[in-house]
Amino acid sequence: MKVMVLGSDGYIGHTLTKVLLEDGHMVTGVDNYSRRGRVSIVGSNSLTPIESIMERHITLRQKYLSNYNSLNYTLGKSYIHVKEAIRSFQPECIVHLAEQPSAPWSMINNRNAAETQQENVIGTLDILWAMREVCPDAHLLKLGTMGEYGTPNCVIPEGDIPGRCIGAPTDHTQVSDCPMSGLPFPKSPGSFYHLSKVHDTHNITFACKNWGLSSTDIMQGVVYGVKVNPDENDNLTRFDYDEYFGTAINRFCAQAIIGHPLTVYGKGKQTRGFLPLKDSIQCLLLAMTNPPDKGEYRVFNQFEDIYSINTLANIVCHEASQLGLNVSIEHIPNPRKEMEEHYYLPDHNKLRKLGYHSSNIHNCIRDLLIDILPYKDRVNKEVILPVTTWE
Ligand code: USQ
Repeated sequence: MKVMVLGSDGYIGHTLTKVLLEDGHMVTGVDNYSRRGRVSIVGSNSLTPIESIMERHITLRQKYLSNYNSLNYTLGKSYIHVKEAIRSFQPECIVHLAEQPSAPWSMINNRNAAETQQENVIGTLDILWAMREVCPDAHLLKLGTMGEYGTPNCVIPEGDIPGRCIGAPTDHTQVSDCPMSGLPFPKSPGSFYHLSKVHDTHNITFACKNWGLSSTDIMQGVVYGVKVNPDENDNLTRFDYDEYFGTAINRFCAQAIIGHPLTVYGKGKQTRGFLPLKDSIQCLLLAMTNPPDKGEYRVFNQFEDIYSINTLANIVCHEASQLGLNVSIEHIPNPRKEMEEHYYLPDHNKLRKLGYHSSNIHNCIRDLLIDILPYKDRVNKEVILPVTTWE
């Protein structure tokens, strides 16, 4: 398959690029390397010592020859170049991971919020127009987020509002015909970053309906981990643990290996969907090899299972103690505006129907701790506690 990976230097993008090349696919990677710059501006660095941009390119090029190419473009700012790249490569699938991915980063100031929405919303809009003009039959596999839904007091479907609604948690069993069925499920995002993904969703839905493009909008949960295969040691993907670019489990594991108390925000009863990096890659491959119909816009809710932050902190503590690490948990004031106790029940059946076999979270967290332990001296303790608030 010919696959264009937008965001090929990122946390998921680099891993996906390597897996696709290893499977014999042709990959053109596009990135502007902004993640590297942004992480260093906030005073952090990848815990895993990643190759320089040039070294990465040379490594992949030497190993996979002309099956691999990489381009440096900023989506939303280089329409003509991106369109030309798509026209000449003619991808069967465009995997779009090239967005500013951090909710806290988008809440720092006006500039960051605007940059997030420019890069994400206009970047995606440009891809949609380019697809319409030069490869309308390709499949757009776009990374959205479970955070688009927020935490509503009802079951979150996978796609449109279903014909039969399940009532509020106080009345679980009540099932009724829903006059809103077939309409998009309402979104309630919690940051300017999550809002940018909602705007993307509306634009993609419209492009599919209006121009007959085909897309899978992945509502992905929070990803953690650093490897797809246990014996993968070279050319690892990046691993962030700072307040902006580190996700909850990755941060907890980095804290655990240096004996820092785990930073649970507020009550810790916030519940989200989570999945390890290797499951994320497995699901993206499943979506790629089972494309939507022409003109179809479909939604996958992509996560292994839902967990509260307290449960995750307890799992990290337990697995760390098995490795001889002494770890404690500290509830700190929540820098975000979010419900700390709420109902949460999202559907997630479509990927399982396509064959998704999920991993065991305890094993994955243990493996992650083992994977990052050799790098514990690279942790910068100054970037662990959050300083950006939602107020
Ligand atoms: N949290 C803590 N302590 C920490 C870090 C986070 O208690 O040290 C809590 C947060 O308050 C939040 C939850 O953990 O309730 C998740 O936070 P997160 O930073 O792991 O994830 P989030 O900001 O939601 O964003 C991440 C990715 C984003 C992706 C999203 C999926 O950065 O790209 O879209 O996960 S989801 O959360 O399902 O929207």
